[in-house]
Amino acid sequence: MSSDIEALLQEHRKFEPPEAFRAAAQPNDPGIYERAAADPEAYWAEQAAKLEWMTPYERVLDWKPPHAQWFVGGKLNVSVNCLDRHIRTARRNKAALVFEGEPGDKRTLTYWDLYVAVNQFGNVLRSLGVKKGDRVAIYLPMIPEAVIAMLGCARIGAIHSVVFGGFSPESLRDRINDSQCKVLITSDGGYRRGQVVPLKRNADKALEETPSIEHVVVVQRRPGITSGEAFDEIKEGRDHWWHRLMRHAPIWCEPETMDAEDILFVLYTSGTTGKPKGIVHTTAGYLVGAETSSRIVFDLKEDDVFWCTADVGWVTGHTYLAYGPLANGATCVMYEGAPDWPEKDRFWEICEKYGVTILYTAPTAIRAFMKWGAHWPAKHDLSRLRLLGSVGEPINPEAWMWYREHIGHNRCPIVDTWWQTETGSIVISPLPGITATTPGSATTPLPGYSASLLHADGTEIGVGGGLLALTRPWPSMLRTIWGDDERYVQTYFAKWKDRPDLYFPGDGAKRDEDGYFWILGRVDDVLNVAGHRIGTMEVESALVEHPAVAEAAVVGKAHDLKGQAIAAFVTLREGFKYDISLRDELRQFVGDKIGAIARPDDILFSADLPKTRSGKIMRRLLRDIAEGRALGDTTTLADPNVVNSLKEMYESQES
Ligand code: 7RM
Repeated sequence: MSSDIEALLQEHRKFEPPEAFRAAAQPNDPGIYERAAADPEAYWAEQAAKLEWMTPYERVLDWKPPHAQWFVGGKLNVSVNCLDRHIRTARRNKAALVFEGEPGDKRTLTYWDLYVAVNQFGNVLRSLGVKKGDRVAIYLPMIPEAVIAMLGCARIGAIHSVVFGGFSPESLRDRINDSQCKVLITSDGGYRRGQVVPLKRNADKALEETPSIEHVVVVQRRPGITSGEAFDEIKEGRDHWWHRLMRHAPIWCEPETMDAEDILFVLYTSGTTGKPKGIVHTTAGYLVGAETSSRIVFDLKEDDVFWCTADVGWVTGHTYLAYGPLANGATCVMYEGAPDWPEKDRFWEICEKYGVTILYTAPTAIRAFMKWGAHWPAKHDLSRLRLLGSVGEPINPEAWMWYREHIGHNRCPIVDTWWQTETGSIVISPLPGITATTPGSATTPLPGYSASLLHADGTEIGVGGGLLALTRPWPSMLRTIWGDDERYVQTYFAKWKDRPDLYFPGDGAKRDEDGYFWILGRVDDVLNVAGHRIGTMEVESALVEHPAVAEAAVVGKAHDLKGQAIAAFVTLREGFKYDISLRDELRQFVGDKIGAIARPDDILFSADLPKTRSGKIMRRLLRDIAEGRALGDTTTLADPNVVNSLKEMYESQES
């Protein structure tokens, strides 16, 4: 970490908001930070007033660390806030979702269209017996039905659990079972790089071991394809075509009156054990966080065309493709497929074709664009872009500058936004009309938030590197982990012993003389591969399920494009021998178990793993080996020879 800090300390470039941008931006008065800090609850009450409430709340915050309740006693419905209040105005005919499928098919849904579809789907869910508080799993490609399904759940108070379409049948099964979902919504396929992702077929495998599922709704993404090609069967009584159910559904669906603290959704994310955590978000606080941050970080204006490229399977897709922009009445672009299909300018073609004004994407994508070359964006008119965003991992200053020059043409401010599944919405980020930005820094906490840098012993760091802590509760914070509140307490609020009010996000960071934060990445056993969170333990658990594997240790290694790549160290059981085909088999095995994003880049076979005398695998040394560095301190090893032979083997197996 220290070499990263030194490299970042060299970065002194500062970019003030362009004057025209500043003048029109909301907010553009720097006083907002002091006002919010002086009375955070008053600040959040002001934001909450932007929403439509069925019953006003009595108290802004009830904080009994580490449990918070926001807008206590208030009643509201998220779908009413995202739809009904817009269709009462001239926004009725405004585009809400502008969708383009990977094959090139297009659909535009106005706010009215989306309102009708969500009402109908709410009725469909009710007709399938779904009640307030029931869980509904959503396993869909990036198509409008994903957003309709989420909002349809919100309309009737069902809790959605969106599972990323790239996850395997087993990952889907485990997530369904953990929160006991009653209904699954999937499709006969999705398109990715010209191939069909067989979601229904994967779902059918998962469904062999998901006794809680009573009904499956299947979106027909591939009309004209007969059932045998798309999936094995439509199971009578259990499986239903989406379009058939929708055809007869009434278009008014009474919205459920939801308490501020009723659960809106669960979203699974990787942690430091083999079992992903079901992060729980509630109704009012989440929506206040999503609405406010979309409005102030992206400076959303009535005629903006906002494109968040994240999949709805990740929290970024929840908050900035669906809830945040829709609560603001904005137009959102939604694209199904890969950025390099059929050519490496697909994103820029979409920006040009739909007149995108705000683009929100990930550093891993930006680094890929950089590698493919500036001639791809140069082919397109990007002059309508006015603001760029980055999220998911640290953005290196070089990629930041390339983004600024070749996409933003040195005209668009860049907001580097730090946040997590757990925080629900953006926490540390510039405000584009106020903050002077520096390549590589997410700058400062937004108004109403408070962050600190601490040593492990809890002492505070002014300038330098340490552990990031959030020191005040915020409306869109997670409320618990599904079914495991103790894990919630231990994971997020037990880092600093006498301070159960401090939230520990698991990231290391640095603060410079200007008070700007530079997020350095995870300090726990969680990897960030191309912006996707993957627990080392999840990959290890998958590996040891293979009959050839005795023991496995997984570490991250620096990667030019993906930020981090996965390196696995494996010892084999008696009777198995290393060869290339076993290596490929193990990579595939992990891909099948978890999903392609978790497939290790390198697998190293060794006779032993380096362990401390108490039996702990020394990942630090494995990282040194994987990244080809000189080995760090080996004196605490039970057998110092293990690591040297490992290093030699690694170097020979790599070449
Ligand atoms: C939104 C999202 C969260 C983890 C987080 C960080 C890393 C996210 C940034 C970032 C540096 C950023 N949710 N991270 N944004 N690191 N700069 N702007 O990504 O739950 O999937 O991941 O991602 O390590 O803890 S997430």
